[in-house]
Amino acid sequence: MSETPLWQLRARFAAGLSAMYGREVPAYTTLVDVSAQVNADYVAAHPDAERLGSLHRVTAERHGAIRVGSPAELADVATLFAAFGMYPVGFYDLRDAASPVPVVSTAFRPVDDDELARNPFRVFTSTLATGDRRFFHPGLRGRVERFVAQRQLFDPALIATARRIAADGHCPAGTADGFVAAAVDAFSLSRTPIDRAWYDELSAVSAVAADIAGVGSTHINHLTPRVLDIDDLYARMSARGITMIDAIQGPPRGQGPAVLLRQTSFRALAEPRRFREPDGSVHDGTLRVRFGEVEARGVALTRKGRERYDSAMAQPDPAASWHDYFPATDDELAGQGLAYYRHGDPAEPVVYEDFLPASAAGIFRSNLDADARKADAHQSEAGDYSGQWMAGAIGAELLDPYALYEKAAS
Ligand code: OOG
Ligand code: NI
Repeated sequence: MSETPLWQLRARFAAGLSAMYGREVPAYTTLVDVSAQVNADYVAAHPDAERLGSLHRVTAERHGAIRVGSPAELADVATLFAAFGMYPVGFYDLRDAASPVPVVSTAFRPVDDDELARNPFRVFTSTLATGDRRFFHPGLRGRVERFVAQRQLFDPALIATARRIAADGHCPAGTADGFVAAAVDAFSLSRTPIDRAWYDELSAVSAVAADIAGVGSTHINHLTPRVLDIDDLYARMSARGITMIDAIQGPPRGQGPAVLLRQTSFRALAEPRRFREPDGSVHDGTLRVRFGEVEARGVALTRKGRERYDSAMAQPDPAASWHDYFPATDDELAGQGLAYYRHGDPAEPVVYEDFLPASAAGIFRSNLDADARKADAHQSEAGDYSGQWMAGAIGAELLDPYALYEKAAS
């Protein structure tokens, strides 16, 4: 009997989530359509357009964002994603962002060049930092942890199947459809009524805390297509009357080779959800938590390049002073050891496969109805959250993104 390789499962998982999210959030479908037009037009006008990934790859390319409530839930996510050939890369601490969010995160993604080329689906995955006393006082922490411990995000049978597929390195063809459908379904928006008082109590701490622990299931928070020209995308969406956030986050436009990641979004839309009120009655209401994000990717920076980037972005007007920090050509970026190129050849950039959530804090800020409340407490209240903590929860090391780029460049 034939077998389905992990990359095909991953491509089907990404496509399945995209179809589901399009049904749940119709404006996402518009974003995907406009992205496809932008990409086709860009490739038609620029002979070297595919140096940062083939049109085939970029058209199918998505990243998702999910959020879970405990180390045990994160461990299940890691097992599930391993069946799609997606492994944890990097550690992000969003509690330090300009708009603090009480989560720590990693990104599950393929790591080998050929796997990325086949389908680069990645999922930014955040875990609630319930032990951070700047956000959760001990009583609330206990209630959040008990609430999370009694829910079940994933059917144990799904996780058991995922474990077997990951160990085998492939999936019996007869099992693939059912497995992918069940995995997609685990991230659909629940229709179960939300306990209004509990949700509101958590919202007072942080909108993200409520999104994670105020409900009994998890869901895709956003699903992000990739474009080759994000300025064009921004203009076309605005022309359709869709209100985008004020700016494109990340490196300024048109300043030489595209580096790292640029992102923008339309604001979270009111989505119908059901609520159970304190008197027991159930009512229809709305929540604004899911937004439409889009991104453009450039060359991966070395550690030295990333330090330059952080310095440039710390300037009052990064666009105006960009060239004090970054040269204007790939030749110079390669020559000065600022960015990764295959075999050092400036014609062959290694694309950035990771995230910049802390510096893209504007996306968070513009999509939260209220900022997180972070008590002005001592750092010792922050709890023991680190890459090691996360690796312990997952039961596997977090991979180092720089090591992966080094390998791709060698
Ligand atoms: C994740 C935010 C990070 C990105 O593109 O930087 C992210 C979240 O909102 O849960 O997706
Ligand atoms: Ni995102």
